[in-house]
Amino acid sequence: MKTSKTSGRFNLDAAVDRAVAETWTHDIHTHLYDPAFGKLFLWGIDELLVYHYLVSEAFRYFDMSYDSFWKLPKSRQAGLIWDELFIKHSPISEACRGLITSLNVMGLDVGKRDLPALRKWFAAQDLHDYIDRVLEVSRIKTLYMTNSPFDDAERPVWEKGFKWDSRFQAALRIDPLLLDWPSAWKKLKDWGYKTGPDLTAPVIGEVRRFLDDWTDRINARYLMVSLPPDFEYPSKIPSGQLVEKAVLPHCLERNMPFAMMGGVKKLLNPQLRLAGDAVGFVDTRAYENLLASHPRNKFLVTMLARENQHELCVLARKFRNLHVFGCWWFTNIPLCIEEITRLRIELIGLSVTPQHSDARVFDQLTYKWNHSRRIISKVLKEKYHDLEKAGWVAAEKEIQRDVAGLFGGAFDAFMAGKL
Ligand code: RAT
Ligand code: ZN
Repeated sequence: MKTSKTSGRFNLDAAVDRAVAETWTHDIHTHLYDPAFGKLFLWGIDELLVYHYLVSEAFRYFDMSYDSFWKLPKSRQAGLIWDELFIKHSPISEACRGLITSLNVMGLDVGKRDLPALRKWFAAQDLHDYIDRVLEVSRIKTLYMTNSPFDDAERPVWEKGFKWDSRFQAALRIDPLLLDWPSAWKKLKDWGYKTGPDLTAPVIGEVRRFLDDWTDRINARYLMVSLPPDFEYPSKIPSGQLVEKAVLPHCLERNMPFAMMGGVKKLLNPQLRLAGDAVGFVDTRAYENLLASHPRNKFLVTMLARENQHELCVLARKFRNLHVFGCWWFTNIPLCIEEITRLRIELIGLSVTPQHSDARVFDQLTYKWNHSRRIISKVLKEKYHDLEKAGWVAAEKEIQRDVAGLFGGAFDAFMAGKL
């Protein structure tokens, strides 16, 4: 049987590689900020080294106490991590290799293992040119921030206002509101909302007013929360009540999705701080109940446990108000990206957003997208070849259309559609 490799029509592999490498994407979940946020915009070699994914790996080798590490200035922490993960051992974990890729794609000679030279190079960059270059190299047209009114460093920037770079879009993150109501109602009260401990109708009204104000202030494109494995819905506790009475009506009124990231065990080891969270298997009944009881609400969902991915795809086959996205955090490793991407494409075709970066340091965009694009391309090539064997040869334009869907088109359609 003839394949495109031998038929001379066009080279299927090259067409897929080209489409995947060249298509500009949305990055629908990051922890990056518009540069107008000043210090919250993280970039450069030291920030890359103290990324919490690397902190937890370095502590497996360190013989120092957690406290003595946290007491050090950032450059010393970065130096220790460099020494442990890049000099004393080869940097072959995904997060370590990622740092190397990020430097390499920007043209740095990583092989020299010269930390002072790397620092010098970053110090000489013009930030605004650098941002353009990173977005160009990573082919990112829009990235979504994670914006929390509960973050004391971030809130004042929104309140004061700034000149917005439209490549950075906002997503309203509300974890403390849903997961720590006893503290959240007090904060809302301090900010002028008439809240109290009981979720009475007037208090719910005030929570809705808070969501309205922040949605408008930051021009939020969706609401978002990360949830523990044991999240239940329906439920009488505040998280369930707030989702039902405040979040979902708000999202419906604004035609905004509610993004749920399921399966995180917060601070399993608090000594590791941001690096201390872990993963748990989600009982998806809460998600089934939400999807079934709110067919006109849109849900963006990703799950942290590898073991939840199959179930999540099956749920997406049942509920068109669910858009599955990303290989999140501990699943953002080649083994899982390949498996999960194949699983999704086989079960739900192209109606998915296979990846987001979750980047916290701007330079990470290059590696996260470079690594994922290669894997997505590999899976797609296999699928188009299987089709070809069955007599259906994808045209280059069809491949480009499909890839554009995976890299933001399907997401845009989901966002814009009414259910
Ligand atoms: O991937 C991460 O950086 C995690 O620390 C989390 O922030 C996670 O992505 C989240 O959004 O909760
Ligand atoms: Zn995240």
